[in-house]
Amino acid sequence: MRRMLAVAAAQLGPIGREEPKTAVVERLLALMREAAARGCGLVVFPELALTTFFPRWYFTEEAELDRFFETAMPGEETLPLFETAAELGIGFYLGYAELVIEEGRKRRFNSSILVGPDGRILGKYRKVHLPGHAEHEPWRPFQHLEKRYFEPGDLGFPVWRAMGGTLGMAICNDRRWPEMYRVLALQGAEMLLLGYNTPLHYPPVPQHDHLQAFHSHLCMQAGAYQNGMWVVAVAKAGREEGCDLLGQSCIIAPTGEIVAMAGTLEDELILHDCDFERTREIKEHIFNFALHRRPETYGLITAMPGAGQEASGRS
Ligand code: ING
Repeated sequence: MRRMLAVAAAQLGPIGREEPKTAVVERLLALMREAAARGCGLVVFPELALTTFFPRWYFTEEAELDRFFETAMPGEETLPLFETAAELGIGFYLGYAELVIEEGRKRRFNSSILVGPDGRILGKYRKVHLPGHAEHEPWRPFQHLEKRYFEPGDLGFPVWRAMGGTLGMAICNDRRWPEMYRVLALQGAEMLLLGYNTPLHYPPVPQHDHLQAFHSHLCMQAGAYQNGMWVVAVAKAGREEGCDLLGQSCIIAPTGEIVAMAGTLEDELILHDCDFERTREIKEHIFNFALHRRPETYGLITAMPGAGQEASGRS
């Protein structure tokens, strides 16, 4: 018995700093329409898919920063995505910068939503692993100020039963942390959706620059195989405001095999007909958690943040 979901990874080329969100939404709609025309039930967009990757700059004016954020989802510019999804009967994942007033204060998150084929939001995720730095570091050719502009996600790693399977979400740097896949898999996740914006140049360790594609795929192929899940990974790609971003969007099978890969650094759709039942070959055998895992030996993994450090009690 097969349980199929035809999935599209909708890679985006560069988004200009001044590109209006309405223009970007037109690009997303074109990819969504193509995905539906080619029989897909789900289309996955990148991290921060509505704007340029703004953490590459140091902003002193809060108003200048806030214009990259969404204060409502759907909002005026993004509503057409929801309406078109419902019209075409296709679900979608969208990465965006979330600005909310919670607990009486402004809170900013690097977020994603999962929207069903009826155009209704099924769930939201907030990026847990924030890379980069919190203060202006002028020595860098470009900044990576996610730790300044976003709070760590406070929603954990939820899963949702939708479109015939159990889906989880992550964002960019999350894909490098094995705990993320395992927490999702322990909840039964069969498919992970994630977007990313990954500069080819990593200023603190430039000797790894030529390994960016390898490291991206290494982490996700391992995560897919070790947890028996499909991984749909979607880049914002190309030379964006002078910064080269990794492409190589891909769809990875539970075996760890890359079954579809982008071939350009532009807006590009890649597709694969995913069978959720294929996760069982892994989950019931080689990585049958109930049979093989020994969690009583893994305590250090959640007890401490770093080697030899006591738990700091941080959120
Ligand atoms: N970007 C990068 C990522 O984790 C990075 C940050 C780049 C880390 C290169 C390591 C190497 O893919 C985001 N947005 O997390």
